[in-house]
Amino acid sequence: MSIKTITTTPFSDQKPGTSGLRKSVTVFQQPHYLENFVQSIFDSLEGVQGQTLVVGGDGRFYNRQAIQIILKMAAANGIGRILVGKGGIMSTPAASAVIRQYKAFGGIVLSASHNPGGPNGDFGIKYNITNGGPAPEKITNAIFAKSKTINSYKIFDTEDIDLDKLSVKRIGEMAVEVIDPVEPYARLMESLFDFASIRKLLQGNFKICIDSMHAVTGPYAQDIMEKRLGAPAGTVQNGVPLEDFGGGHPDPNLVYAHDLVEILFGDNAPDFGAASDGDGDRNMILGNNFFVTPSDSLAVLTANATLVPGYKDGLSGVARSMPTSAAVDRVAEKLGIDCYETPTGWKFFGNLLDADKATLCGEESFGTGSNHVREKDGLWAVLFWLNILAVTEKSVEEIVKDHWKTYGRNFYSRHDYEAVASEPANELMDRLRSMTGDLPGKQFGDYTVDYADDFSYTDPVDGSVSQKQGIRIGFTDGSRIVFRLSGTGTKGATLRVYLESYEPDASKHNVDTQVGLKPLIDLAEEIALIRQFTQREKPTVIT
Ligand code: VG1
Ligand code: CO
Repeated sequence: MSIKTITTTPFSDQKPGTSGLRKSVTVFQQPHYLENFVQSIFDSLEGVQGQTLVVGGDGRFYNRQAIQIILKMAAANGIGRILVGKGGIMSTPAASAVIRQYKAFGGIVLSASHNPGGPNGDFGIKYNITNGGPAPEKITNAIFAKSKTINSYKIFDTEDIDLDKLSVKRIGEMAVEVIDPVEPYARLMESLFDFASIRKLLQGNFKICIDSMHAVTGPYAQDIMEKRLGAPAGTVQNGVPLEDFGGGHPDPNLVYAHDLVEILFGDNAPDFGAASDGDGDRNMILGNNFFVTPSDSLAVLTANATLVPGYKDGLSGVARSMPTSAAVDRVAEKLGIDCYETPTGWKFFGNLLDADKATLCGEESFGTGSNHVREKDGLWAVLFWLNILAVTEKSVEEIVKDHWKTYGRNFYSRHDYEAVASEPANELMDRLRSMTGDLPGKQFGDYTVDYADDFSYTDPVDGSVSQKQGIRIGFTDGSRIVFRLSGTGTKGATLRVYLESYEPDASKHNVDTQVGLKPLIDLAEEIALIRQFTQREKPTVIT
């Protein structure tokens, strides 16, 4: 067993995006590609020698190979101890929880989240810091800078570690502990929610269906829902994590979670349904024949938080990503708490949570979470909903419709144009950017532009500035259109168009979302010339 120093040359494309470095598996399989990035992480972390790191992933293809490489490189780079999930598995929120509970220095999370898996799918890697959350841009920029000048990396020449048995092994001086990835997370959930009430609900006539989409939440959902909460066996479907997610696209939305959608919108539908994404940090909430938009979900959780033991004393504040609807802003206003608007990506919530400026956070992309960890958390959101349903004894639909009655309804939808050509997509954005100065005051039919800008965020805690976070066009009636390019896609560009309008009048709430937003959808086309630039007649995914 010896440490080897391997000569390498830099790759120019290792800039982390919205959530770490994501590329197709074949890119990661190139000689030295993963190693360069991992060495760049270690080289960017001051004082990591002798410390504990957490490693785990969503179980997708290449997860196991990547973990073996990371373990051998960690040992060669003087890391003291690695905690790795059994089978190499750890959901993103569980990794965050483990980093915090074990007071680790940080962690490496292997996931491409909602992107498809398998030999022809995607892979991803990101670094999380001591608070359990994604590294802020200061660190991801440093990692990228190192990756551009790297000329060698260090790795132990040794046997693979058996990841399938709970054990403590050594590589050189470094300890490798294979731990149960579910137990620490499940215990945390028990400390936040009223498990006794939820158990009573699930053992009565209330029927639920949880779809893990063959991704990482299977073992977590089975343990929590079926074992600890006594839901009937089979409540969790597609519960065995597969390396290719069974060929599916583990993105919990109305398009990709079609199995669940069919059940919840079918005859004799259960009362509640939920799906999670590849790495377990997102959730989709459905009622019997009812879809809860993620923006509304955040608003409902905020409005009802004090019904849940973990939040019974109230919230210090809330935060949402810029494209997320303003539904939660109205709740915050009524509660008299602050509401922060951040750029897309969970890394921007970390400082607000650490400084106790926000307790709950959320994104329109089916992500909600709180200060219990520093990642968004899919099963946490499911339990939060079940806790509210157990206490109020209302249906999902009643809860949301009552919410709209109190606060008004924010009609909201996102239209994605996936894998379009990069160059015209960038031209579309550049063109919009150049228009922002002239748009305010312009009239389009019934709409008058109130403001137009490219969103820039100054972190209220450390003052760091993030620019060019998406084009916002706001209208005088409170409606809004946002355009941005995805930072997680791996093929061409993905254009996201976010549409929102506000309707205070409850008699006008029972309208289909796409119908309600039609004038704004047409306006987005008129202003941005989406068809012309994307060469697409319609979006790939509408949520
Ligand atoms: C998307 C979502 C964003 C989310 C990110 C990572 O990013 O829009 O809200 O934080 O994915 O989520 P983008 O840049 O493609 O719009 V996950 O579940 O992939 O870790
Ligand atoms: Co995810």
